[in-house]
Amino acid sequence: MKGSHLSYTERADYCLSATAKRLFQLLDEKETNLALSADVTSAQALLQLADQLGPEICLLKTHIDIIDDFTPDLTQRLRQLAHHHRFLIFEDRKFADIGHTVKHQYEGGIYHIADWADIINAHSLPGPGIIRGLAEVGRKRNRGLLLIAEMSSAGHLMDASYKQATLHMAEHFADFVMGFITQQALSSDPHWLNITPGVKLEKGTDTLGQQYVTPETAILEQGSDIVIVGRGIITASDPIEVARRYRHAAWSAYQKRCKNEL
Ligand code: S5P
Repeated sequence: MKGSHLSYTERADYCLSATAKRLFQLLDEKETNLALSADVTSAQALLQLADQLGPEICLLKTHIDIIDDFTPDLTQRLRQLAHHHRFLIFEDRKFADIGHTVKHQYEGGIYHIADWADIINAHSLPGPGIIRGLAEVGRKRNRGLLLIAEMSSAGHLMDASYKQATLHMAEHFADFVMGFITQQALSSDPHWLNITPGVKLEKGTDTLGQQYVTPETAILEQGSDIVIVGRGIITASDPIEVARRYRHAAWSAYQKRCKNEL
């Protein structure tokens, strides 16, 4: 069994990032470590998912640039739903450029991501300048960043030394970097969040390189703290019922991890 045996609430005390602290506390308060990847292409479908599944989740993960009919009203309404159902919004933008460029991509353009997303993510590939650029925008708004350490897709190039270098880079920005998008937990330091996509109730793949593990494998064997589920829920005939099953599976695995390690 891998990962911290401490409760999420206990781990909140170690966080330098205010957003990481808030998220750790929310996990235990709401008793859910399920994140929904709401990969739909219309504003109405996104709002409907956020409203219906909001009570089950800790995080709503968006790809705002796949929405066909985006208007700023959408992000305002998402914020209202986030407040109402108590979840944080994570825009899965995967920034990957020099600091100066990502700063504009985060703050400006059409989407004004910094105004509504509590959390964003970025590749560590360009080096620490990308974190500094994002932090110039995000720090003053109390936002948090997840670094992508290891992807779920087959054939990715993120080997062990890349992951270690990502962890090392994060350590210099622990007030802004909350943790990692990763398959395997990167470190036993309790303040880092390890968040894992590529999760389904049954292990498998899709036709374009995605690889799935179960919530139990992610949490108990890989040391993940939060599982991200997309198509496993949103393509189900009853997404609410299925989301509850994922929530239960992921939460039970966390409880088991806490108990077994005491
Ligand atoms: O390594 C990764 C990182 C991310 S953020 N693998 C991923 O699949 N993702 C995202 O998680 C991906 O962009 C998609 O939005 C979601 C997985 O969706 P699913 O439908 O395969 O569960």
